[in-house]
Amino acid sequence: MQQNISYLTLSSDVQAALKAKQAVVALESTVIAHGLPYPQNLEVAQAMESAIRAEGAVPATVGIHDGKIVIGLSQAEIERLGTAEHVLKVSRRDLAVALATGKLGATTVAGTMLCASMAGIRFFATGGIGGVHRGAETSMDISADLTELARTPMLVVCAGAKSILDLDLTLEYLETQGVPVLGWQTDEFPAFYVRSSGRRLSQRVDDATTIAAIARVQWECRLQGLVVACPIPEAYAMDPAPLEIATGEALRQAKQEGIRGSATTPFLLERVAQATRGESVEANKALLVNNARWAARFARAYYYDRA
Ligand code: PSU
Ligand code: MN
Repeated sequence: MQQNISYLTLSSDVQAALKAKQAVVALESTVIAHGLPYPQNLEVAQAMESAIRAEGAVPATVGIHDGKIVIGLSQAEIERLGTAEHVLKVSRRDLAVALATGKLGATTVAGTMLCASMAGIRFFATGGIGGVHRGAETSMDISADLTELARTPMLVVCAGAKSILDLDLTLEYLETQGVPVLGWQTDEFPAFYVRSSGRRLSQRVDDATTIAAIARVQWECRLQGLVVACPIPEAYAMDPAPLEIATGEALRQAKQEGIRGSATTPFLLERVAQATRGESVEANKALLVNNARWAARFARAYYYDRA
């Protein structure tokens, strides 16, 4: 079925870039509304857009406003999402509700992939994709990001999956769903705030041309999403031992306070930020900007370097 694009509003920048087949990189807004505290959320949203522009690509931050999917939010709209009290966290499940009720919504990785692909965007930078939560064998909490990757043609640049998750199960699930996970200049799946996880990936890629070539084949064969996993820059990487302690404590608190469903990820990120006295927030900012820069370079290789 053809998607109804009357729900889409594109900024003039993004519209012009897509028309001219220029490199466009989508950015999510859940990280702005629910993933990071104010004002760091707005600083990093701005820094990601600047990093993409500096690489000669066009950023398109995605959000939901007044019954429309906005592709290429303005600074004022990003500020509103980063400061408003009640912002819906919009994954695939929530999209129709958010549009029909006209509520303010921030899109997750799954929501952003879905919305940005409606506009024809193929590249996307985020921090860490959602994944299989620890204890999923009883909670069944598996992020819709993973199934979205299996159904939507988008290259997602991330620093692995958040360390609050079960990384082994996340990789297993991605394999089951047929999603390639490419290690960017690494043999291992990165662990978000930490560069290495000890989990070997089946594929490592060292140059942007090969990333672009794999993406092209993936889409020409209608094989949908793929993940490029970029480790956090060395200077910002955290020490794994104290981080694991903070994560364990956050998980214990979540259980005690009965946190469930879509509230889980924001709760855990906030508690880890408290326990590490903001160190995790700095790490999160650094990896987001790094991923934005690489996503722009991969998009450039895909759109402009075709032999
Ligand atoms: N990574 C971050 N911060 C975030 C998220 C990911 O560094 O806030 C968000 C993304 O939007 C991701 C979502 O899609 O968390 C996953 O939520 P859940 O586990 O409820 O699917
Ligand atoms: Mn979940």
